[in-house]
Amino acid sequence: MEIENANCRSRLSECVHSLASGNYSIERPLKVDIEIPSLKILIEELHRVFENNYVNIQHVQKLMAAYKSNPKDWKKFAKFDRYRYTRNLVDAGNGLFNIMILCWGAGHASAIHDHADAHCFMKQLDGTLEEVRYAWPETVEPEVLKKLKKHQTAYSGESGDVTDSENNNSACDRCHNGSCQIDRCQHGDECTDDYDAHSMREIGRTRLELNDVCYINDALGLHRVENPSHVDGAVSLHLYCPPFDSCRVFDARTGKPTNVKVTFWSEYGKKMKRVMDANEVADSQQ
Ligand code: 2CO
Ligand code: FE2
Repeated sequence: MEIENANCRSRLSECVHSLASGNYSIERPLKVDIEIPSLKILIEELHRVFENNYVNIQHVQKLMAAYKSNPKDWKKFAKFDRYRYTRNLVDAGNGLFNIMILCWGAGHASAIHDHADAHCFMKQLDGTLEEVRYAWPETVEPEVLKKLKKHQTAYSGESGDVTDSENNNSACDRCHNGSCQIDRCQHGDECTDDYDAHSMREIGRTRLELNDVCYINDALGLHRVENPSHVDGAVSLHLYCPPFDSCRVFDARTGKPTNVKVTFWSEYGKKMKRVMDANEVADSQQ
């Protein structure tokens, strides 16, 4: 399955046919024979590309690689916080995708997270980041892998399995093997009752240096991103298709997922007013 060369025009789990067809080859290293002179032109080009119904993942990676980072282009979007990495919206992509700049202070890191069934492209604009990939915990299965399994079963000629797995009330549909051994599993969306206390399994590690581009989606795994420097900040450009406003973070020790909202620190260069959550309001009133 050559996931990195499929259509990224829609939600990942809606591309199962193109993911499963396997008629692709991945170009490594990517051959980039064009130059994109500014971030503005890169964004214009991305708008043009996403007008089509089919958008090749490697083509988007090439476009992002063809732009060489120039701080003059992105400085006004790069707003740092002392305590954690920030997400700064640059372009809303007509609702089809969005582009943002993430600013990572020294030592800042994300939690281990998924990408809400979206495609995630990432380009290093300044400094260095380390990306660590993880396998999904045994107890949680992403939408795309469920669909891929159904698709593969349907096309492998095994009779009955598709409907069997859909109607089998004794199996938790979040298990990889469809035969959940978890007691008290409620088959709910999060299936949070019991967790194997296995730590998350690392499956890869990449250092992203200036102008490097990487791609991840839920079928390729989960990741955690960190600025390993104790002194320097780092800045990265992200494109998500489709845009999402929540995702799941995973406890590194148990694999337990939690839904979290993702927000913007600034939009189009203007800092957002910070909205306190209920706990903070309660704390501030004590
Ligand atoms: N996905 C994280 C976010 O949007 C950043 S890690 O790189 O994908 O906050
Ligand atoms: Fe991410």
